Amino acid sequence: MTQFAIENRIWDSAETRPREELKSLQLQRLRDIVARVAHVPFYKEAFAREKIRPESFRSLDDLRRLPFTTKAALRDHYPLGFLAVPREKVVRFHGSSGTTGKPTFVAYTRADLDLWANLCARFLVAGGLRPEHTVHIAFGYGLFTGGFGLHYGVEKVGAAVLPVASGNTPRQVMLLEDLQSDVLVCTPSYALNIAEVARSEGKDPRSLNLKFGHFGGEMWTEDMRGQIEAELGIFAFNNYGLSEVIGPGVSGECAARDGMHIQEDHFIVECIDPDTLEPVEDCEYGELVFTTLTKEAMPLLRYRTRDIAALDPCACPCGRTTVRMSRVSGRTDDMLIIRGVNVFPSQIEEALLQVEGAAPHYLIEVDRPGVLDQISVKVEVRPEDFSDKMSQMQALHDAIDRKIQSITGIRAIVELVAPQTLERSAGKARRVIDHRTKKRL
Ligand code: DLL
Repeated sequence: MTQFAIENRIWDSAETRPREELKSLQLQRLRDIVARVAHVPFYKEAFAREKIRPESFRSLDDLRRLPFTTKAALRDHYPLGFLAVPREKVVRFHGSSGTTGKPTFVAYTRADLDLWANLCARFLVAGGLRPEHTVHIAFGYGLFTGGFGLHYGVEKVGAAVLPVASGNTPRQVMLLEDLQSDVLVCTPSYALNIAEVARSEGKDPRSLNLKFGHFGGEMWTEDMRGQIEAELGIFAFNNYGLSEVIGPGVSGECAARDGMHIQEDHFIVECIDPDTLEPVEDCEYGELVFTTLTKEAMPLLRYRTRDIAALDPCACPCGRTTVRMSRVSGRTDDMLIIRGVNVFPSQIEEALLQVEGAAPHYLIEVDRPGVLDQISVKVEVRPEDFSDKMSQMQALHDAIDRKIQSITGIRAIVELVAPQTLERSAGKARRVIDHRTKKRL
């Protein structure tokens, strides 16, 4: 018998649609969306080049005839070249900040916003949200999709929202105490930050009224989940999304917490080998690719996310019929190649959190001082384990060193630092600084 973390409830009966029905709905919606993007310049050109006619789509396999859409294509058509509706039908813009300094903009019609709220409501209910709860949202409200997406999802369920937004962590703690919120919504790293600030004020974060949390927006490991649950005394649920596809609401965990259900009636997901672009087997890791089926303002075909995860089509005991994605293990553009060995920041996190005494606050720096790459990991020592006894700190250092080597296969320069010395983030944590002038990817 499956052990559910919380009572298993389903918000929308569409989540349990028999798979055959789901497939035929996907095909019908795919034909529709292909027709609707046919006038978007990028797709118009690609369709002409590949001789694609929307009406010739016979099966879902035809999806593979469609071109991929990449972040670079979105950038080339900056700011709104992918808009598929007249500008006056747009009621909201969001965006994700890019390394180039300019955000990638995404747009929503009224119907898109309704859909978005419904998709967020689905995963929130799957992860325990009920109308009687109060939800503390500590995501940024702004161009970032986290705050607004979750906000409207919570309202849709009928629970109370506390739109605190991110930052000013002591105030977050005060509000959590005063309003007795049941649910925390933020990035996983910020959840730990909040717990830490509470502790530094002499408060036990476990004595807050929080029962569970919905975390997403950045990579985190199963060990990190363990830390958050222990620190805050809650059940922590994972949810995933990206602005280009809709924002949060693309997938989320159910009560079984064994993968995130992808909302397949609105998105077709593929998992491909990022080099050959061929599909990988079920349960094998590859790059996720999404096709939006129902979005109006900015539908995207076969959007390459660069997120690496695996898809599990097996039936879930919760009753949802949708495919589940694993945690994101990294991004194709996050992967560090250190002296020829591929290393993901998530592997370093996994290693650190398996060593007693290492705190979940770390910074990876990569450099090439001579001809060889060098990776160093600064890691904070847990306050209760921090000591001026050299032998104790040396033992901790060596344990981390060994663990990183056994998980990643490379030697890193480990540097233990005092508690509270690494920069904290109120949103997505910055885990890697690559000082090499030219990234080898
Ligand atoms: O981060 C949307 C979101 C907000 C999702 C809040 C969940 C909660 P972007 O800013 O466009 O959108 O960043 C998207 O964040 O491609 C992943 O690399 C990463 N990401 C999002 N959720 C997860 C997660 C939002 N649960 C990028 N696990 C994505 C790992 C995640 N990575």
